[in-house]
Amino acid sequence: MQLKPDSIVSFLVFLLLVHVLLGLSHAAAAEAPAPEPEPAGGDGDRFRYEGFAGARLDLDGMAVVEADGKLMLTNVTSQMKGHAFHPAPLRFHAPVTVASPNGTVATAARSFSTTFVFAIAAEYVTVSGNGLAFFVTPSKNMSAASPSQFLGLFNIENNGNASNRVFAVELDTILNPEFRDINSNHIGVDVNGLVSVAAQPAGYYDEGTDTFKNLTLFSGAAMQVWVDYDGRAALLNVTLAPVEVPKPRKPLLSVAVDLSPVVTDAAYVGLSSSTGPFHTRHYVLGWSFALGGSAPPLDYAKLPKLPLTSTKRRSKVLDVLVPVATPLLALAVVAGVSLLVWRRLRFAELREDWEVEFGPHRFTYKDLFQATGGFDGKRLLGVGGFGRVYRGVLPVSKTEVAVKIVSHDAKQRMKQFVAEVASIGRLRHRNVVPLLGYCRRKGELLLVYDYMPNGSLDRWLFDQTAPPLSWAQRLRAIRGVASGLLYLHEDWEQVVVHRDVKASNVLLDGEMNARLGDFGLARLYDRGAGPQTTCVVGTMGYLAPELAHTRRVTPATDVFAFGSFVLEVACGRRPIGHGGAGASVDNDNDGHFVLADWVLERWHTGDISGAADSRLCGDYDPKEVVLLLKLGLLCSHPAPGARPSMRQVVQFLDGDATLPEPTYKSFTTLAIMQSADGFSCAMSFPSSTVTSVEGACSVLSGGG
Ligand SMILES: Nc1ncnc2c1ncn2[C@@H]1O[C@H](COP(=O)(O)OP(=O)(O)OP(=O)(O)O)[C@@H](O)[C@H]1O
Ligand SMILES: *[C@@H]1O[C@H](CO)[C@@H](O)[C@H](O)[C@H]1NC(C)=O
Ligand SMILES: *[C@@H]1O[C@H](CO)[C@@H](O)[C@H](O)[C@H]1NC(C)=O
Ligand SMILES: *[C@@H]1O[C@H](CO)[C@@H](O)[C@H](O)[C@H]1NC(C)=O
Ligand SMILES: *[C@@H]1O[C@H](CO)[C@@H](O)[C@H](O)[C@H]1NC(C)=O
Ligand SMILES: *[C@@H]1O[C@H](CO)[C@@H](O)[C@H](O)[C@H]1NC(C)=O
Ligand SMILES: CC(=O)N[C@H]1CO[C@H](CO)[C@@H](O)[C@@H]1O
Ligand SMILES: [Mg+2]
Repeated sequence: MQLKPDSIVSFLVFLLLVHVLLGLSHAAAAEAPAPEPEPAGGDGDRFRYEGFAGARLDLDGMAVVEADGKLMLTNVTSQMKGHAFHPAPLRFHAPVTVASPNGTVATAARSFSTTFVFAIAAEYVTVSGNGLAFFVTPSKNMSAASPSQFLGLFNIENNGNASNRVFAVELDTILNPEFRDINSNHIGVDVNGLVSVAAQPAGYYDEGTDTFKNLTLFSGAAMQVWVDYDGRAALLNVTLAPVEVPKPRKPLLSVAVDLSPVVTDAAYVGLSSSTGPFHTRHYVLGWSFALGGSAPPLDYAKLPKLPLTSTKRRSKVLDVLVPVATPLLALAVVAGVSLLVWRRLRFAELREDWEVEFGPHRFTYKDLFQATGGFDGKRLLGVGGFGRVYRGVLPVSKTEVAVKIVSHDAKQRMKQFVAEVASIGRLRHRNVVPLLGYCRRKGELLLVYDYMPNGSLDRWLFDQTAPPLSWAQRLRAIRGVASGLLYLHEDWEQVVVHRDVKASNVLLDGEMNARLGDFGLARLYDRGAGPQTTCVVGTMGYLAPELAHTRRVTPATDVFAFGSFVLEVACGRRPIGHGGAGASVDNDNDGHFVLADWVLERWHTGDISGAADSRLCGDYDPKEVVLLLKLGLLCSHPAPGARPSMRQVVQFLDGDATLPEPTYKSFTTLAIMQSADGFSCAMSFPSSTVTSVEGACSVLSGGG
C-alpha cells in the first residue's frame, strides 16, 4: 500500500495541533497567581525564609530566585548545579568538657535543626535527575564540585575524602550503583561523600494508620524535610512528609552519627542540587534553620505556589507518551516540511497566463509522476529524437497513457506549440494517436498520449524477434496512415502538417490499426518561424529535397515522407542506409543505400516484385506490390509539384484512380552531401529508425 503524501501531511498537522494544545494547557497551569513575597531572614544562629523574595542568600550556579519567591536551584538545563547559602558562617562547635586523664577541654558539634519545603519537577519524564541536598560545608566555594550524580557537593577525586568536612542529607532521584544507592527515590545521610552512611526509600510513617507511605520525590508535589541533630546524643533524625501532613513523630531515618569531626567550627549551611541528562527543575519554597534548638516552623500559606501542579494530574500514559512523542513529533514536522518543500520542487510546474485557455488539456506533473511510477526506468517505452516515452496509468481515470518528455526551453515556440497541442487535442481520427494533453515544467514539456499496446510499426518491420507483418497488414497500415494524413491535411478545420511521418511514428493500437503519432513536434525545434526558417527538422530519408532551398514544410513534404514510408513498409528496408542490410545493389559510390533508387532500378529491370520484403516469402499479391511501389516512387518525386495530394493517394489505394507511370529516369543524383549554405541544421535526431546517418549536416538534395 502506498501512503498518499497529502494524508501524511495532514496527519502531521494534526499531531502538531495536539501538541500545541497540550503545551497551552500546561502553560496555563503555570500561570497561577503568586502570593506577595514576605520579608524573611534571620539573625545570629537561626533564620527562616517563607519564599525567598528579597532573601539575602548567596546563590551560585543555576540557582535563581524567581519573581514569585521560589528558589529554583537548577532549571531544565542538563549537567548543571546550583547552590544557595546562608551568607554568614555559623559556629557549629561548642566547648564540651571531656572526662580525660589530661583534663583538656574539647569541642563537639552542637545540636541543630533545619526544615525546608521542596519540589522536584521532572519535565514530562518518568525519571528525574539528579537530586537535592541540605549540606554543611566549610567553604562556599563549590566550583570544584560536579553536577549530576555528585549533587553539586563532591567530585570524583574528593568523594569520600575525610578532609572534605562536608555533611549532607541527600534527596536522591537516581540510582547510582557506584555510591551503593538503594533505589532511585531515597533519602540518605552523607558524610564527606556520596556513599550514604544511612538511607531509606522516600516516604513517611502515617500517624493515623500507623503505616509507611511511599512518596515520589520527583512527583513535582511539594514536600517537607526535617533534619534534626542531637549533638549530645550524636543522633541524627531525618523526616519527610507531604506539605499538607504535619511532621510525623517517627522519623524516616534515625542515625547515630557523630558530626563533631565532620563539620568545622565555622561552617556554612546550604542547599544544593544538580541535573544530569534528564530535564528537571529543583525548587525550594521555604527554609528555616536553628542552632541549638528547633527550626522555626514554616507557614505553608505563605510559601510561593508551585508551578507544576498539573504534572500530578497528568496521566501516566501521557507521561510516557509525550517525552517519546516530542522528539518524534519534531522529527515528523521536519520530515513533513522537507516533504512539502521536496514536493514543491519535485512537482513544480510552469504555468503562465496564456495557458488559461488550454486549461482542460493541462495535466498536473504530480499526476503524471504518479502515473508513471516516478518515471520509472521499467516503464520506459523508448527513447526518440525528442525525448523519452514512458508508459503510465492515470491515477483517477485509470486510462493507460504514454507520456513523452520533451526537453525544451524556448518560450515563444512553446506557446505556439501548446496552442497547437490544445487544438490537436480536439482532433479525433481512427488513424491518429489521440493526444490527451500536456504539462509544462521548467525546461520540459510533457505530452500525454493514449497508450498504443502494439507499439510502433518499425519494431514490427525491423525487429527480427517480432513476427513478420503479413502483406494484408502492411497494406492496411499504409491505407490507415494515408487516411490519417489526409485528415490532417484536408479534412480538419486547419491544415496540419505532420512533419515527421516515418515508421517509428506510426503506432499500432489494440486492433492493429495504424495511427499517426508525434505530429507537429518537429516544429518545436524549428529555428525561427515562417519563410525565414533557417533550419528544418526531420529524419534523414524522409526529408523532401526542396526543403534544402525553401525550408518550408508543406503538405507536399509530408507526401514525400509518406512515399519513403510506403517503400519502407513494402520492401522491409529503411529509406537510406549504409549499403543496406543485405542489399544487392549499391547505387551510390559512397556506399550509401537509397531505397527509392534501388526500387527504381528494379522497376527499370522489370523485377519490381523482387523488391518486396523477403520476410513475406512471396506471400503477397504482385499487383498490390506494384501498386505500392509505384505509389511510393510517385510520392518520393523530387519535384513537389509532381507528387500527388493525400486525397489522390487515398484514391489510388482504393483503386478509384489509376496511378500514372513514373516519369523520371532515376534518383541517382540524390546524394548525401555536405551542405555549405546553412542547411546544416537539418537534423536527424538520433532516432532508432535511422542508424545510417552520422552527424547532423547531411541532406538529400533534389536532382532531376
Ligand atoms: N502512444 C504510444 N503508445 C505506445 N508506445 C509509444 C507511444 N508513443 C511512443 N511510443 C513508443 O516510444 C518509442 C519512442 O517514441 P518517440 O516518438 O520518442 O521516438 P521515435 O518515434 O523513434 O522518434 P521521434 O522522436 O522522431 O518521434 C516509440 O518507438 C514507441 O515504441
Ligand atoms: C537555565 O538557567 C540559565 C542561567 O540562569 C539560563 O542561561 C538558561 O537559559 C536557563 N535554561 C532554561 C531552559 O530556562
Ligand atoms: C574556588 O576554588 C577553586 C579550586 O577549587 C579555585 O580555583 C578558585 O579560585 C576558588 N574561588 C574563589 C572565589 O576562592
Ligand atoms: C584527600 O584530600 C586531601 C586534600 O585535598 C589530599 O591531600 C589527600 O591525598 C586526599 N586523600 C585521598 C585518599 O584521596
Ligand atoms: C513502596 O515502595 C517500595 C519500594 O521502594 C515497594 O516495595 C512498596 O511496595 C511500596 N509500597 C506501596 C504502598 O506502594
Ligand atoms: C529522633 O527520633 C527519635 C525517635 O525515633 C526520638 O526519640 C528522638 O528524640 C529524635 N531526636 C531528635 C533530635 O528529634
Ligand atoms: C596533650 C594530650 O595528651 N592530649 C590528649 C588528651 O586526651 C585526649 C583524649 O583522651 C587525647 O585525644 C589527646 O591527644
Ligand atoms: Mg515518435
